[in-house]
Amino acid sequence: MKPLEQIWPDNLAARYRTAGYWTGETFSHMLRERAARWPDRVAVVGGEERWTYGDLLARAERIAAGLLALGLRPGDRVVVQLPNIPEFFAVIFGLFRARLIPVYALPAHRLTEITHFARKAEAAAYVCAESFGGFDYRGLARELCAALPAIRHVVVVGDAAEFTPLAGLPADAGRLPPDAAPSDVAFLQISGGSTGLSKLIPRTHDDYLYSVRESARICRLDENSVYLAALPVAHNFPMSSPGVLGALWAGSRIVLAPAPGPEVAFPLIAREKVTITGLVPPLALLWMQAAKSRPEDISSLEILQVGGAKFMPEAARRVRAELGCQLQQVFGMAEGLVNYTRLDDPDSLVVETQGRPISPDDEIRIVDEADNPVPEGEPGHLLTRGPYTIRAYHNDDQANLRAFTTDGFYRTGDVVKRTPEGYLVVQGRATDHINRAGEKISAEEIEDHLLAHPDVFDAVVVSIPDPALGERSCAFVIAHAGAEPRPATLKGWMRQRDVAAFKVPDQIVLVPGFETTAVGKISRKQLRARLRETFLAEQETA
Ligand code: OOB
Repeated sequence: MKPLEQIWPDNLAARYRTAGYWTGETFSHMLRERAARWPDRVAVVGGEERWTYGDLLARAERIAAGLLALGLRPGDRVVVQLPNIPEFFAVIFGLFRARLIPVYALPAHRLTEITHFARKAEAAAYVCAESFGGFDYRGLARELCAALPAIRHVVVVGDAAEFTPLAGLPADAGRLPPDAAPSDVAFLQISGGSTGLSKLIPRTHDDYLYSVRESARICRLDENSVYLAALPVAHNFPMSSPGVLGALWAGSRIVLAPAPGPEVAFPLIAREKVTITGLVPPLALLWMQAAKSRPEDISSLEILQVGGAKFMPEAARRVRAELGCQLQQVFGMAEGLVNYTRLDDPDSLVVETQGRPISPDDEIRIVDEADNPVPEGEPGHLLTRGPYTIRAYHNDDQANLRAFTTDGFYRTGDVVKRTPEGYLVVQGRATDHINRAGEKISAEEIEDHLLAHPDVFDAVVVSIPDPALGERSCAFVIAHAGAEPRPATLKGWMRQRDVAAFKVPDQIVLVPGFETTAVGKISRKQLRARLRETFLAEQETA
């Protein structure tokens, strides 16, 4: 088993400790401390459940003991795929306490992705819900176990069928191991998958807690704050920016929404007096629209964070008038760096920029194709290094060569410029992925699935601007001679590949061939750019 590690050079690690960024705290310690300070304060509200900090700690410790009693050993990886339910927290804090390493999958992921995460992480167990959104995860678990005998245990929230129910874990507490070391990897987060399949992102207690703590401060979370988790909590944004972990850090209350639409979220805001939440841009637009006609009183909402994809200034400008709250833009990535507009920033910065980094020690380089700095204020590729940005993906030497400079800067793939105030404005990106309502889809990954269809000779997937989603995916497909696959058939094929539904191309266009230049074959990257341009030009004249 490849060791799980995240190594900063000694001099930088020493600097991050001396500066007080890495405090030596672990997530287990944090929860114990909070539960001791506020045993009866409500920590998590979801469905009919209202758990106090004390409840959460007790459940987490029971789960930690139960998982170890099953035979899992500290250091084992556990793929966790749970929706926004209170058990999510009991499970992840249980895993932290047992020194087991969660791998955070999203509820939308299907067998193909889960198998990939489990294989890459060399996982020993899988935790899922019985069902959610009409999907039975126990069926997925069966296929996962058949494909990967290394998965020794499946733990299910709800009716477990032949698997182990979370509520029925062995009760024999035994002795819990000592806490993890703060420099240990606490969990593996999933990358947006800009090239090929998603990569695993190892985050340590020290580095992640720093970003959580500072995020909570920047967003002024305290015991009176109520954070609505509208997006899936396994994603880095609602998890830690400041998200649910920031809320627990600050003694706030988490309210879990099973779905992010206004019809579910607004009644929860009204009932629980939610003060802050985070959304992706398409949802923010939907909420602004809904606020005009929905009956609920959402005036408790003080801060709406928007991130995950570019929020256009025209929309950003309307937030205060239409939702009656303050906007905060968040530009972050699961690999680390998170930028915020600050709560006392002038409107111009809040509306027109994606904020500035959390840390004075977040190093930002904006460079050209040859990694040379561009003139100040010009757009360029964003590279970054700092106290909570990873130095390498887990178990992926090839990706690491591409994604990091030799001096440890992460190549974000984003094209940004910097304002005189030091705020970043996202201009676009250099990598070929589709940012579909904040979900990152790798063009390459979808092309691979399409190419596996017997009628497909070649396929190129591009992003197309979309008024509702920000971007949608469009696949250009060349059929084999004599074959005429229908777009609906190819979409059906994608669904059968057991991938997350958001990866099924929104649009499929059959074309007789792809343009090549006189010089010969052009790169796939150039091809994607040309197909996109031609398609958009044709649409305009149509
Ligand atoms: C967040 O994390 P990921 O890992 O799903 O995606 C990161 C990528 C960034 O590299 C950038 O391309 C895009 O998402 N992005 C934005 C953005 N926020 C993220 N692009 C334009 N404007 C923004 N405000 O998406 C994420 C993680 C933590 C906090 C917030 C978002």
